[in-house]
Amino acid sequence: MNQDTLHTGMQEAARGFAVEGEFVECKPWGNGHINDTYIMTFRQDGVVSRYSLQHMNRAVFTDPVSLMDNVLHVTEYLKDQIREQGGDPHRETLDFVRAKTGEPYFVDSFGEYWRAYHFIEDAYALEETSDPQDFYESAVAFGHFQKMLAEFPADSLTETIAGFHDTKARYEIFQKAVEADVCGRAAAVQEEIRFVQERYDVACVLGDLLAEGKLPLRVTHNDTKSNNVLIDEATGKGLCVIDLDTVMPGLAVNDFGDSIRFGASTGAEDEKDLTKISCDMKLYDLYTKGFIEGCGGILTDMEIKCLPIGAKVMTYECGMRFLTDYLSGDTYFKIAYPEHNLDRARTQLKLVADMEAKWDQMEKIVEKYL
Ligand code: ADP
Ligand code: GN1
Ligand code: MG
Repeated sequence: MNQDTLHTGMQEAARGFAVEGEFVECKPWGNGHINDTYIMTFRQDGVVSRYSLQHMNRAVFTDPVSLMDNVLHVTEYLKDQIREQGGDPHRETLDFVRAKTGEPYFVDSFGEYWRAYHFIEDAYALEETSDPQDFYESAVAFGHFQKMLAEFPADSLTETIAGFHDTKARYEIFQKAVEADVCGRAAAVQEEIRFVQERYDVACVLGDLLAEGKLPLRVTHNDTKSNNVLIDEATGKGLCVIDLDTVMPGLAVNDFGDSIRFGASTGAEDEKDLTKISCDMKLYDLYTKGFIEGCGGILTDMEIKCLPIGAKVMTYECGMRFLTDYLSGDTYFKIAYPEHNLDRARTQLKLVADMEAKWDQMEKIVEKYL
């Protein structure tokens, strides 16, 4: 999207929400690949309040109204659970602000959709795993999130991105991108393309287990990167699971896996030096422990047994998605430089290869928790 349009829209949106006080400033925030996030400050009688203001990516989320309806239902449901558990519903789940029109979103003069959440203060998101304890706490938080939603009526949710973790369907999209090769990039990335193609079985395994009734469909987060959970500065505990755009029916093992591919990697998602990339077994073990604890007994033995495959499938799928986007001309994920999606794809595929080399170890670690 054009940066001038975005800036003008942001200025309109900053005044479009039912927020008390005088506007102070609005500045870019966070490292998400999809939405544009800002931190917006207001002041009233000397008291400063902050909000996270987000421009919703409509190329990705084509129905922002239904999306906000999902967020409304899920956060209301979570607030009740948090209250029952004696927690603070304003800090432990997202609390959005309505627009002056009364809607849970604001539409700017370009027809773009914005939303605002109360900023959760004194907490931080994990952009990398510098402290294993934080990673463990993020696992407990994502597991607990799943437990809290165990009885949530799944059919009341709109699928915000169709087939989001249908890895087999994503494989078909990848194949089409290889064949179309609209940017003429395929010739130079044959090795990566082959790596994905040789593992078609990985694309099918979880969909098959679901179809056979061996894994239950749950309400899951579906985007469990560790920067989508906030850790409380005061207690060091996982405080709030954020980025609820993809809360939909899904597989628990995918929520586990997405966290592993991001947080248990020894390098950044876009690290160029692949010798720095591997899956850290100590972090994988810690996350397994935390996630199972957080889930508080809801996981079946089959789900626990499938955690390693969840890690591999989500890493493979993410690598394939980055490669698809690179081949298609970078239309989905935000990039900072032309080869960005290729670098990201390479780290994910390197992680898949490393997981294959460590497969016995990955299974043994999970067996400890059965
Ligand atoms: P994206 O979909 O682009 O990933 P997120 O909703 O994850 O967007 O927001 C991006 C970042 O902004 C988060 O990683 C977090 O650091 C910060 N953030 C977003 N909402 C809040 C909030 N309500 N309170 C505190 N930090 C927030
Ligand atoms: C995107 O929005 P963000 O940055 O938390 C993407 C995830 C990918 C991730 C890769 C809606 O997550 O599926 O795993 O990038 N979100 C969407 O880093 O596509
Ligand atoms: Mg995010």
